[in-house]
Amino acid sequence: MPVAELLQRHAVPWRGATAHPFLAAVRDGTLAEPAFDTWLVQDARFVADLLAFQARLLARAPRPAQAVLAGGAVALVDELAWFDRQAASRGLDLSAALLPATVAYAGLLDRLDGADVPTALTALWTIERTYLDAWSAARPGAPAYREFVAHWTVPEFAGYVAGLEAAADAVGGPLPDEVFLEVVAAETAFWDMAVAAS
Ligand code: HMH
Repeated sequence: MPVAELLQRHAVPWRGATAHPFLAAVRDGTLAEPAFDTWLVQDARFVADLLAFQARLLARAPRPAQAVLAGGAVALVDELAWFDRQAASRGLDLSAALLPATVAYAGLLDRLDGADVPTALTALWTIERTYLDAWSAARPGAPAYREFVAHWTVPEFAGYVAGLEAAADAVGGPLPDEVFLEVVAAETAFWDMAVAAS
C-alpha cells in the first residue's frame, strides 16, 4: 500500500495539520508578528532536532533510501543557517526557552529512533509533506511572510518530498497509521502553539 494512501485514510486530521488558521493568516496577512516569531524560533529548534533524527535514520537506512536521506540532511544544514539569518534580521533569540509542543515533538522524534525503518521513513515523509502542503495552501502569502511561503514551496522541496515518498514506498511494510496520526497531531500542535503566543 503506498504511503500516500494515509492522506486519504486520515483526511480530517490531515486537513487539521495542513489547512490550519496559522496558514490562512500567513496568506491573508492577519497573523500577528509575535505568533510568527514564536513559530520561527521554535521551528529553528525543531529543525535541529530533525537533522539529528534524520542522521540517525540515515545510519540504519537501506541503500536505496540513503541518497535522499543524505541529500535532505545537507539541505537541513543549509536550512539551519537560513534560520540563523532570519532570526538575526528579525532580532530574535534562537536560544529562547523551548515551548511544550516543541519538547513533545522532540520526544516523538526520539521515540521514532526505536521504530523500524519503514515506519521512521514514513514518519519523515509525513513531516516534510505536511510543510509542503501547508505552505502551498498559504501561497503566495502576505508580503511580510512571502519569503517563508516561497521557501517551502520551491520545486526542489517538492522533489525532495516526492523522493522521500518513493523511498518509503520502496521499503514497503504495513502503513503505520498510528505513527502517521502522531506526527499529524504534533504538526497541528506546533501551529496551535504559535497562534496561542500572539
Ligand atoms: C514543525 N514540521 C515542522 N517544521 C518543519 N520545518 C518541517 C516540518 C519541515 O522540515
